Amino acid sequence: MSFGGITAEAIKTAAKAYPKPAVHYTYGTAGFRTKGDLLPSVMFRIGLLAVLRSKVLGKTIGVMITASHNPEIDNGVKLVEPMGEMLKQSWEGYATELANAETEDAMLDSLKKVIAEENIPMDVNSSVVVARDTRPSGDLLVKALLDGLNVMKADIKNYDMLTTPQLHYMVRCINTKGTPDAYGEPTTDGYYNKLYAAFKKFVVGKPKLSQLHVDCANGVGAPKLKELIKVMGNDIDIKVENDQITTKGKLNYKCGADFVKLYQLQPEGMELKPGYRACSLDGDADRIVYYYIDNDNKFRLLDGDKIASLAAGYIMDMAKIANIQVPREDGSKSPLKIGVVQTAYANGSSTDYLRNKLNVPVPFTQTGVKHLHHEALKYDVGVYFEANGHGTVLFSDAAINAFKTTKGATPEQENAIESLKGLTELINQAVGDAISDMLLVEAILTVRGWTLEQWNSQYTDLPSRQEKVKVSDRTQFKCIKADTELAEPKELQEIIDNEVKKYPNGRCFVRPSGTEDIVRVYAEANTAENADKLNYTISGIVFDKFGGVGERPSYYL
Ligand code: 16G
Ligand code: MG
Repeated sequence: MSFGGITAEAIKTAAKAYPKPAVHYTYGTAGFRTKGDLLPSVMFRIGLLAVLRSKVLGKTIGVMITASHNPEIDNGVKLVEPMGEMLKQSWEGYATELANAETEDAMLDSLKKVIAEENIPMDVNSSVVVARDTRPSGDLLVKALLDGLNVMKADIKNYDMLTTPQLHYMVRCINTKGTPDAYGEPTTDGYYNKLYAAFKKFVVGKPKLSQLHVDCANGVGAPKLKELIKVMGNDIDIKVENDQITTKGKLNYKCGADFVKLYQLQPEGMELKPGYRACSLDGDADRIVYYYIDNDNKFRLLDGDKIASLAAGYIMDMAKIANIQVPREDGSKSPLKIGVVQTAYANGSSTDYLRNKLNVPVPFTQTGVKHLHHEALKYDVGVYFEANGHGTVLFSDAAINAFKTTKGATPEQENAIESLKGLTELINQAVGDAISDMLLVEAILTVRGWTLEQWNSQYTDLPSRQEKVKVSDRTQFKCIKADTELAEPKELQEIIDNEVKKYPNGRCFVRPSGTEDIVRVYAEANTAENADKLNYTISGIVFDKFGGVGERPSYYL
């Protein structure tokens, strides 16, 4: 069999440089992710698969090499679909099978299977764009990927270093170029100019916010943010912190959005004083959390839930004034449908605030961007954020059209419509984007004239505690009801139900991680002490009764 004019021999020969190690790979929520030195064979093969995906869709596909907030020695890879979405779920299985083929012949068989099942026209061209984060292993992994793409004769554009959301943006721009949905110029300048133009409309004529300290986790966000600042000039005051991308061992180490959210601590490597405004990106700049030190020297975190609430509150206000009627498929018209999608990790107070103060529907989904994204698409304006700071706001085509065609009867109404239109430009429609989300927060705070304290005072987080427990087999834990309960082990769920009852506002759930070999235990309650107690009780039981490995979780405060 020939693969669109390429012989099986040619592919096998190229693959010989990347033998598969004795490892089992899984394409999970974040693509493939493991130690960087275990990934060359995966990269080569993902190159082959990207070509097939591009051929079957007749579109450009993206490949991003990153392990996000994980340690520097890790790396990973994920495929990006034409509009910037995550890979179609049925293809995750193909990716896993291809990565695990033990021999070159098995690899070819696996390719043939995809070609047959998906009816892939092998004689059409393929086009793939590639980027990576700052990880030291990235260089070699890009080479393996390019070898896979080259043997299949793909058209390749290698952007070298980009943030993950920038790569998603490029893919969407390339695929929509020259269509009515044209998203922008597929260059970093195109990306910066688009965001800047949208941001400027919100802040023009308003008092400028004080300096924002941005912890870049010593990752790719640092150089990219510096490029943005050059474009924005005096219109924003940002101090780039933790920008040591070439110092070994620094990436995500005691800094970045994941560290700050998980430990509820300020990052190392930057000064934080009362009055400072600060935020942290993660290692590939698709998550962001804000924070400050209050006058009592207490660390205050504004996480993804707070960002969702800030965005939803502003959008609800604008929607009310704009009074837009959106045409529906059946010929009727109705007001904008706005929803906020959350996961089990959302703080209970945020859900309560959204549902009962803002009166907005709040559906829950499983953890993982693709689930939230999918649910958000059901609304005209679908806000979705994970508590960890990954999120965005999606606008339906019908809503965008209505913004474009509705004329305001009063200056106030006109202004509200313009603001909604502006949000569609400012917010990355492809995927959650720390840099775009940061500009969104800065724009809303500027328009509202709010400090971080004022933003934080919209509702008070319930105290929470999250822990990791290492167990011998995390597949024994099976979640249901959007990760909020366990179907198995039943007896563990019964224990959790009983424990939770002992604490006012108690809530607790156990969920196997999709990205690490651990189980996560989340607990919240009326006081920090109770949240800790609830967590350590359950974490201890998971460890003792369900195959704990290594150190038993215990209070470390
Ligand atoms: C990945 C997901 C993120 C999720 C996290 C959960 C994407 C792009 N990212 O980072 O949405 O919150 O995994 O990690 O889907 P966990 O399974 O280890 O808890
Ligand atoms: Mg990330």
